[in-house]
Amino acid sequence: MLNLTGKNALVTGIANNRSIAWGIAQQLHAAGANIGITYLPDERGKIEKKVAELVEPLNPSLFLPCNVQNDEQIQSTFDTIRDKWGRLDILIHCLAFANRDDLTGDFSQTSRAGFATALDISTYSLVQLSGAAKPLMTEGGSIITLTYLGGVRAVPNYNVMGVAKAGLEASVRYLASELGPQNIRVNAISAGPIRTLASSAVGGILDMIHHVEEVAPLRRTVTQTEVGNTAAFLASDLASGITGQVLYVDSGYEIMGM
Ligand code: NAD
Ligand code: 0WE
Repeated sequence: MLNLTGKNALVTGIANNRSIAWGIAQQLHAAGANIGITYLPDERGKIEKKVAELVEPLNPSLFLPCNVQNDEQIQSTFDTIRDKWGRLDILIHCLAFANRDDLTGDFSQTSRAGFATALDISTYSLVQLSGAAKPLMTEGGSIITLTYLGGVRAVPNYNVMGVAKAGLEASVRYLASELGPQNIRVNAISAGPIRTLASSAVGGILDMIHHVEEVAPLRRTVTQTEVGNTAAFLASDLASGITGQVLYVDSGYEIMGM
């Protein structure tokens, strides 16, 4: 049985009730995990207030600001985990960002700065958070990140994010190799397109969703809850033999050739 009782889980990437990270946090909580949340702070504290209200039913025992471009916020997040929890078992990395201009038009016109931003926030952050989590995962652990098919195929307009996801999936393998001897497993979930804050800002996302509904074996898109259930499985002892993998939660879309 899937049981996460007694496990401490840090969930990054909740922006609103459509976030994939919110689906994951709910399923980890349902399986009995103790939940900590980090959010991307804004100047006026509006996001903090909104996310705090949203996650209240999960009784998070930690609620911390963490912009992954800010080394001090990362440091203080993991200092707090050490002080308040003593041990970390589950890390959910569920965030990405590229400049909007870089998600349309010619990939060859991506600027050096735009490329660096996308890979810093979307790729390097997994490496840095994993490095900070490593000394706290003293009884083994499970690190899970979110990726997309655009990291292995050329999906129109995904552009620099595709390169970031390719780097993310390679990072999963190198982290799994390094952390395996400490019984820390590292995996990625490759989700099919879901309407969220990030994806809704992308032109043509509805057409992509309709395409999946027509050609994916299950003839529908996946939900945040389905991704959350897969994350709960990967975080649990049921997945004790799985590391370094990319699991597709995409209604089967990835297997199709026509
Ligand atoms: P979302 O907008 O709800 O989540 C993205 C999160 O990234 C937000 O919570 C935002 O605050 C956070 N973020 C951005 N910059 C940050 C920074 N500097 N520091 C800390 N946090 C930062 O959208 P989502 O679709 O739930 O995206 C979550 C993950 O799922 C991403 O990695 C995305 O690539 C991946 N994904 C999404 C889809 C989809 O179709 N929605 C499909 C496959 C994979
Ligand atoms: O990973 C993603 C979305 C990532 C994303 C989205 C935005 C929009 C707003 C990263 N940065 C930003 N920056 C913004 O300013 N997905 C998997 C969803 C997605 O995005 C696409 C897709 C799909 C699917 C972009 C182009 C084509 C398909």
